[in-house]
Formats: sequence, C-alpha cells, structure tokens
Amino acid sequence: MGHEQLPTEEPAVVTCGLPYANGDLHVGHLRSYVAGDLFARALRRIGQQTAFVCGSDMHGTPVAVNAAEQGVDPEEFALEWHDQYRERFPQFNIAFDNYGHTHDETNTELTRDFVASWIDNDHVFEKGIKVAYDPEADQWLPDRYVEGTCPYCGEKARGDECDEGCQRHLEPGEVEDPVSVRTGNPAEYRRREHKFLRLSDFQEYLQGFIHRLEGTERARQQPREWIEGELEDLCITRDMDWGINYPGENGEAEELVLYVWVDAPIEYVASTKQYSERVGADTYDWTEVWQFDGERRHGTEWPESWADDGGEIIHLIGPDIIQHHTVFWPAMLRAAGYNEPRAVLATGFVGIDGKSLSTSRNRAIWAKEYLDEGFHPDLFRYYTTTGSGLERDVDFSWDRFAERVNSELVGTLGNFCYRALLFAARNYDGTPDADVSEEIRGHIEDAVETFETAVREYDIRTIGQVAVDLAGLGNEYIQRNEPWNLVDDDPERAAQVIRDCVQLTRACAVLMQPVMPEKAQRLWEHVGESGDVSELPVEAALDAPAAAFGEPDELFEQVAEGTIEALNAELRDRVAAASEGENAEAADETDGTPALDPVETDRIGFEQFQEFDMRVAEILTAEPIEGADDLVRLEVDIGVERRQVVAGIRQLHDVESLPGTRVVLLANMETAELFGVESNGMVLAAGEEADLLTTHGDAPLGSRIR
Ligand code: B3M
Ligand code: ZN
Repeated sequence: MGHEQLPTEEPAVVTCGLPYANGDLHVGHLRSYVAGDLFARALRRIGQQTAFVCGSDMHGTPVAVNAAEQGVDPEEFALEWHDQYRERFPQFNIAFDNYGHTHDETNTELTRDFVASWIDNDHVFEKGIKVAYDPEADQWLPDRYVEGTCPYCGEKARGDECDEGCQRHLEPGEVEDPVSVRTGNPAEYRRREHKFLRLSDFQEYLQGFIHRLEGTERARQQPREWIEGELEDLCITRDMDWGINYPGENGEAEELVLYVWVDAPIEYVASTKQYSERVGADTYDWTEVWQFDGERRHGTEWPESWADDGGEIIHLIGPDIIQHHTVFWPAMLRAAGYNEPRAVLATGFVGIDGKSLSTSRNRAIWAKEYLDEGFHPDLFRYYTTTGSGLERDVDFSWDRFAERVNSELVGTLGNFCYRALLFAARNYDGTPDADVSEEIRGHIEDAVETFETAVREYDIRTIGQVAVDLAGLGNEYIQRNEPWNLVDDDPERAAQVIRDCVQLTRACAVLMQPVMPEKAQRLWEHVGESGDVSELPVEAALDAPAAAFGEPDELFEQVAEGTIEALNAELRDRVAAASEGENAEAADETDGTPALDPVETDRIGFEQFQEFDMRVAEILTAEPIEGADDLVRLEVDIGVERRQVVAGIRQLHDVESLPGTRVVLLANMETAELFGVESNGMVLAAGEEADLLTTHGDAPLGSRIR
C-alpha cells in the first residue's frame, strides 16, 4: 500500500540521528544534520507542516567509556557536550525546532511508558544469556567495554556492533574472543538474566512495513535480508549504572539499565513532544504524528490503512544505523501502539583524502575548524548536499570545496544575481516596468516543479542544486541578450530582459532557501523584499518582484588559493600522522594483508605526467571475450567519443553489473589486439582485486585527470 503524496494534510516530523554526547562534531556529522535541515525546510516550502527535531544521545557505553577515560562523571561529561552541540548547530544554520537530550525528564518518562507498554502487551521476556565479564576488575563489560571478533564476518568488532566489518548489530555474548577495553584483560562469559523485546512477534508486520517504507535505496534494501530471515530477539537491558533504569515492578531487575538503543530513538518522540508543548498543541500536535489513535494505544487492534494514519515521520541517519531504524525501531513503535516511519534516508560515509574518517586518530575535519577559517556556513551546506547524491560515500576535499564555491556559487549564482540587480538598480532603480516573458516564466515554473518533485522523491541533491542551475540559465540569457547594448537602441527590449533577470533572481532566493538560508535571506533583501523568505511557499518564485531596490553587494566571496593550500598541507600532515599510527598497528598484526610495494624513487616531471591522457569515462556495454578466461570487451563513453577496450577484469567483477560504472581510461595507450579484439585504451584499476578507479564527484565524461 502506498503513501499519499507529499505534502499531506498531516503534520510531519523530520529527525536526524542523535549525536552521542561524547566528542567534537566533524564534517561527517554535519553532512547529515545539514541534509536533514535542508529537507525539513524544503518540506515546508511545498506546504507541509513540519517539525525538525533531534537531541543528544547521553547514555550507553559510547558516553560511559569516554567519560571514564577522562575520569569524569558521565552525566557531567555528556551535558557538557550537549551544551556545545546546542551552540554548534545554529552556527551551521541547522535550526532544530527542538533539541533535547535522552537524559531529560520528557525522554526518561516516555521511555518508561514505552517499556511498560511492551510489558503490558506481552512483548517482553526474560532469558539467561552469557555476558562478558572482567574477572580481575570485577566488572561487567557491556557493548563498547568489550572488543573481539565478529562471528559473522571475522573482522574486529565492538561488543554491540561490527563497526569495521559487516556493520551488523551484535547481541551480548556474540562477539568472539572478548577482551576488556579498559584493562586489556581477556574477558570471560558469565550467565546472567536479561530482558528481551520479542522481535519475532513483529516479523510479519515488518515484512509489510519494509514494502511501504520510502527513502533511500540502501535504507530500504539492506534490511530485507534481516526481515526475511529469522529475527533475533533484542536484549533491552544492560549491566551498567549509567542510563535509564529498567522500569520493572516490585524492584524487579532494578540493577539493570535500558540498552541505549531503547531510549535513544524514543528521544525522537520526546523531542517532538517538547516542541509541541512549547508551541501548543493547536499549532503542532505531537500525538497526531506519533500516535495513530490514542484510544487503541495499548490495545492490539491496528488501523486497516496503516500507512495513511498518523503523521509523516521521516528519519535521516548515517549508513551504519539502518538496522536500528528499519527493524528495531518500527517494532518498538508498534509494540507500544505508535505510528511507523514513512521514510528513512541514509547518507553515505564521509571520508578524508580517500581514507575513512577517524575521530580517535584526528583524521577528520572538525566543525569548529571550518568556522575558524571564517568560511560561511552556507558554503559548506551547499558543498556537502549537492556534490553527489545523499547516499553516495564522499570524500571531503578542500580543493573540491574551493573549486565548487568559486565556480558555482561565486561564478554562477553570485555573478548572475549581482549583474542582474546592479544593472536593474542603476538603470531602473529597481524592477523595470514590463511583464516577465513567457520563456523565463516557463523556466521558473520548471524549476519550481523540479524542486517539488525532488522533495517528494527525497532527492536532496536536486533540491540544493535548483537555484544554481537556474542562475546558470540566467547567465546564459543575459549573455545572449546583451541588455547593455540594448538600453539605447531598443529600451523596451532592454527593460524586458532585465525584468526577466530580476524575476530569475527572486526565484533563486526562494529556491535556494533550504540549502543556503542565510544567503537566501540576503539575496531576498537585495531584491527589495523585507519579509522572511523562509515563510514563503516555493511558488512565490513566480510572484512579481518589488518595484524599487538599490545596488546590491556581492553575495559570495572567492576562496583564495593560498587558504586552500595551507588547509591541504595541514590535512595531509594530519592524515599521514594518523596513517603512520595505523600502519604501525597493522605491522603488529599478522592479518595476511598483502605487503605493499615501496614508492618508486625515480621522480617524474609534470610534463612527463601530462603525456598520460587520462579521461573520465563510463562503461556502456560489457561482454566476456570467448576463449579468454579473464578478458572482457568494453565499450566506453569518454565524452568526446566512444571506445572499444579490452580489460582483464572478468574474474574479478560481475560482468553484467559493469555497464553504468564510471571509470578512468588511459586514452592514449597504444592500441593492442587481444584474442582478435582491438583494445583502444586502458581502464585503470587498483590492487589485486582490480578495484576500478572512478571519480567521487560528477566530473563530466571526458574530463582530463590532472
Ligand atoms: N547515537 C549515533 C550513531 O550510532 C547514535 C544514533 C542514535 S539515533 C536514535 O550514529
Ligand atoms: Zn561483521
């Protein structure tokens, strides 16, 4: 059963994964908070009543372990970070309607309610399990207190997640060869009674749910395998002091706290509730969103048309917590009689210089660092949401950041608006007296439609890109019509052209609001408006502009090359230092990874490098070459032409899945004939597995690699 198209009459809530209150925020965090903020703003622009909420995740071992390392009380430790986050988000124009934390009263109460309701509805049971224990320190070792080997993929894993391998959630007792992270002692498993949420009660429900769920591909596909297989029950208690006590009756299990993944997502509801209480239920009623029907909350009857009852719940999360949001969370909601998520959007990972981001190794770019450089937050917002789709893994690169700011924001958007408004102000003191042309009205209507469709399809990149694309069109229009040559000879035509450009500028301000709210407001004032552009529906792009306005100033500033060089150098040192530590560790482990060749000592000059004509290409077709075990015949598009290439990758890749893959082609490789097939170029690949080289942004096909 499908959902009614957005916008609907029901209130919506957009949430972002809660940051653990245990350390500085970095660009990896910001990527998803900015995307959530953009999406909430865009939903409002298309007329959906929307609350945007989040909060700090205060409990669990991620906080307890870090607090213990510093010898401070976890509550004090977490509250300090919480306060810092509350200041940090607005600095990136991330405007939560409510930002709470999981240790506050609202969440504590609501969490107890949820669990009480699970118990009432008979979804909780007790079971004896093995739990890691440090006999020397005389301490239980829940979750991150213990490390070992993942039983599913054999990678190094934490007690409750295979964070470096298959990303699975691990239940207590699952991790093999457990070791205490605090003392380094080998841990032993001891038997212990714990409480479980019987997930198997929801197997059938979840199988229906996953087909209704909207959002990004990975978030919708990855859980299918888990939901189709046998669902393991979820252990909801832990042997710890820090957390929300298990709400058992008569002091039962009172020494246990709830697993952090119980009270953390409930904060989504608690935070919405706080917002609702602040603005009043007449303005925004959290129960309409979360509880599909108050009467039946504790009962077992469910509405027939489940998907269309209640509000629109949209979760934006990182790629590593899909299982929590698409399996555990919907079951937790349903077990307590709450509404289900409509969509889950999972971002890709963020890397630094081709390596995964690592906070403990300082291989990261920190939020504060960005701000300290004096860069405007909206530049980061644009860069991080539009380079590639939300779901793609991306690398943060200062070069790419500068390149895109300089060409797309300064060169296209800023340049167009400035030229148009300056000309209008100087020659007409504002908007010339003329009607907007059919041509330009049509383009703006298209842009508005693109925006609306993108919101419905959760296509964050397109939402962020519409205004810049429209400005590109404006630049082309102004260039083609040369109004500066028309003012004297054909004043009517000149007025018409400038009238169109003012309209385009106004449309840019409206359309760019979700991605660059502060810059949009400034542009809005440049076109002579005084109100708040964030309060207008997206169709306001087509309304007539203000009659009078003065000369604008520049909306964006170039990022200077020197700044980027310095930032790059600093980052390179940092990554090298982090990698050195890692290599030293790797050398200690005899894990069978192939030895790497030392770097060539013979240097080459730039000229020599330029002899390699390497191009961005896309594989169009791929077929095995008869008689040659490891060869495939590829047809690739290199922008300027199509090429036939033979590549020795048949054993290492699924040939059928190759078409559509972006690769890098050495285009001036001498031609060769292999098994009677001519090869006109060489596809570049790395390592024993022939990992194909690709681009991480959207460089057009045929672009040269430099
Ligand atoms: N605090 C952070 C993470 O695992 C975790 C998210 C909770 S969302 C309810 O990414
Ligand atoms: Zn694993």
